[in-house]
Amino acid sequence: MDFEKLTELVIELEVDDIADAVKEALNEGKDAFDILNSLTKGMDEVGRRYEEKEYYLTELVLAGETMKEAFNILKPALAASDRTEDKVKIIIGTVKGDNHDIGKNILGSLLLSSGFELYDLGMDVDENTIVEKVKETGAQIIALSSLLTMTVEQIKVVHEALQSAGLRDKIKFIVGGAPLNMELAKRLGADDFADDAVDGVRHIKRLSGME
Ligand code: B12
Repeated sequence: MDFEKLTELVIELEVDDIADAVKEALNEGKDAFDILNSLTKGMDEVGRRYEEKEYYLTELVLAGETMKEAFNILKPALAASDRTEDKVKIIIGTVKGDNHDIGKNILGSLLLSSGFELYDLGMDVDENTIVEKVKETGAQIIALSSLLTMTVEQIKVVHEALQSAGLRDKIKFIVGGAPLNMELAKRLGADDFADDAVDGVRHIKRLSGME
């Protein structure tokens, strides 16, 4: 299994074949990080095609699923390597009261494929859960999703809870979702906003000093 083939499988959204391909590459003794790099290359191309409107949301979701399948196989091998030590830790979730998670999941799989250490708290996440997770993991970044106008105020609640816990200065906070924009995000106490997941990863890399 060569690296070009792995890249191609992601670009071609081969969700049913990717797990076997990754297994084969690992069995051949290929380094898990090199495999991850080749998958990420594929995801970069998917992101480029999405921005050029050659791919649409369906493809982005499928690519996310493909990466997830690959990641399930790769995870133990990646964890065994000491290179995981310097990974940037990021907590993601959808705010309290909101049960939309498709966008968050796409962001999550893009972040995984970009080499972040991901803590996904799921949907309907309250501020205390987030504060506790920051304390537990020492994460450097929080990325939250809010799809409902009704729930955007939760961003402010999280911001204030982080302040009360004395953690706000230690962490970067980015948000996304259709009812938000940069101005509103900042007014609610977040540091940054991005209107899609591909751009979100770019912003997050900048926030974490990776770019
Ligand atoms: C699918 C869907 C649902 C599903 C959710 C399933 C799931 N597991 O997620 C179900 C059926 C459960 C649902 C329920 C409801 N929904 Co709904 N739902 C949608 C729908 C059709 C699609 C949302 C979606 O997944 N889009 C695809 C993803 C990929 O896009 P996205 O989430 O916007 O994410 C992208 C960006 O925003 C960004 N992004 C997202 N999060 C983040 C985070 C960060 C940090 C960054 C950087 C970027 C980022 O990146 C993503 C990809 O590029 C939208 C309408 C629409 N067309 O958007 C309505 C919509 C969001 N729902 C709506 C409503 C009102 C509801 C309900 C209240 C309906 C009801 N009366 O019961 C309930 C609420 C339940 C709850 N408590 O949350 C409204 C919200 C209106 C508003 N502004 O408040 C919408 C806009 C429909 C409408 N036009 O009225 N819904």
